Amino acid sequence: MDAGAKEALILDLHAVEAVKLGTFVLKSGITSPIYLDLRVLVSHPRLLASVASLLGSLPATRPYDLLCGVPYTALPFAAALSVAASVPMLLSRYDTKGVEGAFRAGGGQTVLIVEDLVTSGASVLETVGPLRAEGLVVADAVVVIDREQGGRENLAANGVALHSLMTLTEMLAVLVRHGRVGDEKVAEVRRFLDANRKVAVPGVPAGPPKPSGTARRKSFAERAGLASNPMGRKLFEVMEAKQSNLCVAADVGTAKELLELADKVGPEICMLKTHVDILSDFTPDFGPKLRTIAGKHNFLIFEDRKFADIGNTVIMQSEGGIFRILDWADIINAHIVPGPGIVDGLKLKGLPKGRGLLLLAEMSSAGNLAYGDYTAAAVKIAEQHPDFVIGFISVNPASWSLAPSTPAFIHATPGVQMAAGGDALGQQYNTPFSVISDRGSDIIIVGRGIIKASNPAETARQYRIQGWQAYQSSLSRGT
Ligand code: S5P
Repeated sequence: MDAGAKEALILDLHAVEAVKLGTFVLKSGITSPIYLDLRVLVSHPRLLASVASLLGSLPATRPYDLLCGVPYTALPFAAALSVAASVPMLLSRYDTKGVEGAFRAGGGQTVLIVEDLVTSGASVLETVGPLRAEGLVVADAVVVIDREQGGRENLAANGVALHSLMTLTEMLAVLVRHGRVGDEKVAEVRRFLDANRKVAVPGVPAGPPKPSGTARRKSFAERAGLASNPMGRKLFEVMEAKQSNLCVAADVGTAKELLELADKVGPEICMLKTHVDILSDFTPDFGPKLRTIAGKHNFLIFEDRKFADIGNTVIMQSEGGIFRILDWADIINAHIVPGPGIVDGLKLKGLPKGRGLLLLAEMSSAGNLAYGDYTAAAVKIAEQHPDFVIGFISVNPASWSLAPSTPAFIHATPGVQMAAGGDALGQQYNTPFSVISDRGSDIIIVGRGIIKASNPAETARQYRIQGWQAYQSSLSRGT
């Protein structure tokens, strides 16, 4: 598309409020200076038709026989292009995993994917799955806006070339040139976009590039075989079985809400993280009830108590009191600030019950003190207790100066949302792709991004897919 046509399109999208600049507080708590919503195009048929024909004119790597839109926003784009170009369309249903419409089964017809926005590429891949399962060939996807958050790379790693009408950066440049956005806002949006780029994360060293020939990243299935602690092994096995590296942080105020949430998101998660001391209606039957739900959906329970006292005290805190944590939590965690005695204490009671321990090696909050030598000390303590310590709460394990000597240790990372940013109290967020693929973590821990969503089950599914695809793409890239 030539520069003039692109410019006109961007101004049209701005005029119909498909792109808005301002201050948008997303449900998840993240503040975004930019908001894109191409659903509004259904109210502007001429613009819809022109977007569709522009998408059709993007050069694909191979000729195509069929079109398929990614539900829901891009379905009208695909339909408009189908009608205008006389190319038949298919519907790829992620709910039933089926494909609707006429095609030659196993006959190798080629399908062009049509999408509105690409962030990580997860939705495109979800649409591609059922098509390829029918023997159809998918080599190209056309999209209106590339948000430049790893989607292009992620799709390329899965054999899909991405072609976009514009990137978010190009869109912003045009809006600036036409005075649709003030200088201060521009700086804010640029900061936001930079923070959300897949590769660079401000303030966090990316770590030295891996020399070629570095051992490839081992799969969760392989690592299950290396774990000495049975709960660590089980966690890897659950992750493989459910294709999930998602842990939901169930930070709700009552046991009733927590149990309901656990049942809803249960099918999508490998682990549920609790803060039992925030439940106003806790009763001793909480543990057995949660374990029943965990059994039904095959996930592990992680009580995020963050023990931080001397060995003798944490023994009492973990097995006694009102909460009797070791009776129902599969996994617990601890700060290492008291020194290795805390692990000895927790292990004394936890190991006979088959529990596993995560050490807080890093934290997600701004200005925290867990970095450098402190993180290295957590690794050393873990290596002294591989029978009990199953891994770490980590933020950027790829950058650690002292890496664990065995991949049996697992990394779980909080501070994850679909867009990077932060809350008003110092929490810092990175995207699933950045956490798993760039920073070398294994599990994404997501709280408000899921529990504050209008449909937590569906949102959990989206996070699971993103987390899992980031894991798969990192396996194929060998990081
Ligand atoms: O460094 C940390 C460690 C933890 S376990 N930063 C964190 O945010 N957490 C926990 O992860 C925190 O207690 C909360 O339960 C969850 C993050 O929630 P969110 O709503 O910000 O996703």
